[in-house]
Amino acid sequence: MELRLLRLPLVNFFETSFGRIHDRAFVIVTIDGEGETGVGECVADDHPYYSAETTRTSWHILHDYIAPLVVGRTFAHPNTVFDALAVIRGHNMAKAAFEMAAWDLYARQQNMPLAKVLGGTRTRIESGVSIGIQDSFDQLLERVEIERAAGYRRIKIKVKPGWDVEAAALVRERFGDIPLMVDANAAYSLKDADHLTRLDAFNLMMVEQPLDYDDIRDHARLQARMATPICLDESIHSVRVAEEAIAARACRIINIKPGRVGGHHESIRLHDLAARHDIPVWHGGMLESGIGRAHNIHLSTLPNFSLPGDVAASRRYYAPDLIDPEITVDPDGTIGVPTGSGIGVHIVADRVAAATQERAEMRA
Ligand code: OSB
Ligand code: MG
Repeated sequence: MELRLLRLPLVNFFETSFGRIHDRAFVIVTIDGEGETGVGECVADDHPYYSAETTRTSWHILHDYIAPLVVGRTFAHPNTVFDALAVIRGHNMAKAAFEMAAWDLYARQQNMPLAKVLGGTRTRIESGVSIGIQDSFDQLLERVEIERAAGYRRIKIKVKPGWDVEAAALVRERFGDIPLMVDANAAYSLKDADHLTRLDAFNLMMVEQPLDYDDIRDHARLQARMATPICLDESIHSVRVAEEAIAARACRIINIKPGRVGGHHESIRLHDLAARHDIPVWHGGMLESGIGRAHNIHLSTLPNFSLPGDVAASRRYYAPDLIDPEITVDPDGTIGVPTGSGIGVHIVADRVAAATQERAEMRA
């Protein structure tokens, strides 16, 4: 197993309710299995604001706890990896980075595209964009214009107190009845329920994670008062919590990010659970490089990913991306699923080397 800590500048700054970033650090995990390699990307950020995990904690857990459990070991199938790591409590992003590398390795050994091994059924996925908080509403409208022109099938805007109802109103006014949603990244509490119900006036597809990152109960109370469907992101850190959220009617839609739940296998279980309850899911994004992005595209081919996700073209994030060719979106707002074996993208070693800040190698 090889770990690399990379840092890449973002093409555009990205601002959510918890802050603005200009670059992205992340850990890339590469595993070697009898001549084939598999690669995964850890979605943990520099900071513990989206999730408790950070690039440093993921490095620590991968290096000191996951590697000793898995290096030199034989797994019959990647769907056994998450359970094999159960002794490690939490740290889903670190676990997912390894687990997803294991799926890539397995798919390459089978000489099949990852999508096929995961049980996917599509050859193209529907793409949407997540537009961060900007310096002005004019700038926001300009960004929406650019992404609409690029063909994206759904626009999501980040909101926070002071940048919410007015932002939604202005986008609706300018662009009419486009597929539109908002994401609060847990910026509100139930005390804001009256304010949040004002969003009902804009016929939004959903409001994502309005309340605290692990608060199911208050989301259920808010959903009972709001017409707009609530979509949970941060709160859904396991399949079990998703069961609780669905039973409590805390959400009508779920965003799936494999890093948040511990990898592809847990994502498939979450996807299947949601399907059984008629809860549509869509694939979230964590500003991944082309490596994590390719994984996300393959996972998005499962049938209940029935809404456009946050998996968009490379050029919105990194120029150049770590992969060549980069991920592109067609004018109809769809992305073609790579057809080679595994994640099916070519990783440019020079670019990875140039972005590497730390490297470690663990052998059996
Ligand atoms: O809440 O979905 C989120 C990015 C970083 C952390 C959390 C989130 C996001 C995004 C960006 O919304 C999605 C993307 O374009 O990758
Ligand atoms: Mg979100």
